[in-house]
Amino acid sequence: MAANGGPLRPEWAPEDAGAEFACRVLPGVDESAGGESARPPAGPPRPAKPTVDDYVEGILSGNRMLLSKAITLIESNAPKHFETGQEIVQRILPHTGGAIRIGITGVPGAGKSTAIEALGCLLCEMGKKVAVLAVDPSSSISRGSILGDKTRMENLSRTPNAYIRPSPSGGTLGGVTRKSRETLLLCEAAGYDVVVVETVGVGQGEVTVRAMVDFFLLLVLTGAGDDLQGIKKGILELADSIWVNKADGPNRQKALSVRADYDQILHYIRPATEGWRTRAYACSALTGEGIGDIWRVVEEFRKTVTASGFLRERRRSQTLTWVRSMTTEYLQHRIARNAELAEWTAKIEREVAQESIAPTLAARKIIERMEETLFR
Ligand SMILES: Nc1nc2c(ncn2[C@@H]2O[C@H](COP(=O)(O)OP(=O)(O)OP(=O)(O)O)[C@@H](O)[C@H]2O)c(=O)[nH]1
Ligand SMILES: [Mg+2]
Repeated sequence: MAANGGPLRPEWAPEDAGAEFACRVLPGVDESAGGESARPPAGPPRPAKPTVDDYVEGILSGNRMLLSKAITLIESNAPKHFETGQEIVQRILPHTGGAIRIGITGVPGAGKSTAIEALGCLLCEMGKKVAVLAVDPSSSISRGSILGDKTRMENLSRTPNAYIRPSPSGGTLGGVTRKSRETLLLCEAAGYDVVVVETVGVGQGEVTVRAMVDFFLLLVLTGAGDDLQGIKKGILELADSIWVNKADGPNRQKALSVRADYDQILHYIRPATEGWRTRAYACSALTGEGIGDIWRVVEEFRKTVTASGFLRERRRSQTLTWVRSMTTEYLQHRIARNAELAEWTAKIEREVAQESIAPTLAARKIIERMEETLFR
């Protein structure tokens, strides 16, 4: 063996071997002598993970990076992230509510993204901060639809006062609805004056978004003769204003006449908001004509519903409905996941189908079993 510090020769090395059989071995760690210091030096320190305090302070001071990270926590399906996300939401809650929340819906291709970009850019020019979120209740995997748009809101995304966030996917409690609503709250706490929510995809989007915004805007198109039949009455009842888009070029005249038709129909439809008359307008998201009017209508709306107290009332009831639906959803999940209960329910349902048990008695038997298995 070599002398202290010199190259060591392994025992199995041939006697006449050269330096290629020598190796340098680091001294072993002597734990009794405080071996820690003998470990090789660690690499550069990893940046510390933000604490809840960091997140809260960052969001409140308008730090986009921390806002984005906090939204990612909220969107995560990991229980640990869920807990941290909830702590953040709880802490920023007193700083929410300051924005006007606008929902935009319409058939695919109606021009929602183009209109949001035009409106958003206009608002940013006016010195406002604008957040754009997308909601797609049908999405079970992240599709990032809002960024996959043809327009991609390129101009708006380059504006420092704008923040664009794609649609989250479902997963945990409350799924897409919870994630979108909490994101909206974080954006408000971060000082965004206007939050625009675009419905993406087809399905239940309108109802979900209507339930989280103050003002709901329906974008429609002129079609080939069957204009008004194509729109379900139910959607007209949700809207606070209707905009016939693409009122430009050769389509302009047609759009103006379709606008008048909608205005007529709206006389027979119960307005979505107490004390507010829903009306129809025409605009072109492409040329920007009428986009400023959208904002004027929104401002008028805000003034009206703030003065009447309806805005506060609407938000309060929206939040309560949200909490109730999360509770119900949780119960439904627990019931659906319980195998024993599922078996029992299937058995009773078979009896119902064979008309061997009365419906009310059947329901009672199922409920009793639910109480026994879940609540005792
Ligand atoms: N002529 C004209 N074209 C428009 C107008 N607004 C939007 N478009 C075009 O219509 C197409 C669809 O616009 P989008 O803004 O992507 O429509 P969208 O409603 O967001 O569509 P989805 O997100 O797929 O539901 C694009 O090619 C736009 O350039 C408009 O006012 N006039
Ligand atoms: Mg779009």
